[in-house]
Amino acid sequence: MTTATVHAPLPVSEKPYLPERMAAEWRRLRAAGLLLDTERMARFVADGFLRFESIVPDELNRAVLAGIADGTVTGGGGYHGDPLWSTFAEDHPIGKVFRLPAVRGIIASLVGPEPQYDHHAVHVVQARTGYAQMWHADAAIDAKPHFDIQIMYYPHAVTRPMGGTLILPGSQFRMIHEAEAARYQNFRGQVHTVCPAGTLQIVHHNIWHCAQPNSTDTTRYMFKLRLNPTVRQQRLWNAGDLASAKIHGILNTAQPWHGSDSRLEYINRIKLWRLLIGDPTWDDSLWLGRIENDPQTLISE
Ligand SMILES: O=C(O)CCC(=O)C(=O)O
Repeated sequence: MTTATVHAPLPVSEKPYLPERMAAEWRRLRAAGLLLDTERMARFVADGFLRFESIVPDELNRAVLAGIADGTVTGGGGYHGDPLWSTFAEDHPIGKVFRLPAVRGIIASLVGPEPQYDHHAVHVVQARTGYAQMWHADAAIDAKPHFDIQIMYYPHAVTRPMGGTLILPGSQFRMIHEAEAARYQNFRGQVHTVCPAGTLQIVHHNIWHCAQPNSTDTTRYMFKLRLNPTVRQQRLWNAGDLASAKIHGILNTAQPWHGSDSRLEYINRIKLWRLLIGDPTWDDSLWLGRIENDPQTLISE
């Protein structure tokens, strides 16, 4: 009889994520102009996702599609917790995609230069699929204040009839467990992923999303990779423009579905922004300031 070995992954703090090496790589990416700017980061906070169209060159997209066809690009089959850069070989098409300089810069800006691989999958919507996937968030309720990212990579162009992922911007603050939102069909402000080949969509781990029907004769593929941070997510982007960036309009504009809850959502954004910039007093329009205002001065006789 064989007994299954249960691996308890080492916590990030006990793995060889060397701070000096990570800092050097982060500085290299910043010097090369590859890190995100402050307005992009504010967009990630407000919307819970960012889209980068055609960032992967066509030759690589074709290699990934060939890999899916011949079985060398597959789903991951489990949750690992290993260093990303030792997970996909440098000469593997997927290894090449995530090592593209621009992609390294995006990853480093959000989860650090040496993130931890969590899991990956190849999501398929077969040709002539007449139904939509239910709205869901991945994994379980995950209320940590900072975030993991999921990279959705579309190696071929996705048209509207083809079943591009439907995303609800801003839903990352409405924590649901998996398919708890399945009873909903459509939301004001939902975004269809209609994009050219080689597009990456980077989403917050709690974003609500679902695959769409595919009324074409072509199978739709999307490669998804989840990454955990290995460093504190504080000013990992190029925050040199922090003082001048126009973030008020980004953090203080409601999603179409917010309705009368928009102010509660501004507060959620401010809390995450404080964490990201490392300033626990930052505020916008006094949304948190008036709640936190607790004067201690006594003026009694
Ligand atoms: O295939 C898609 O568009 C989305 C599927 C997905 O992300 C999921 O099932 O978690």
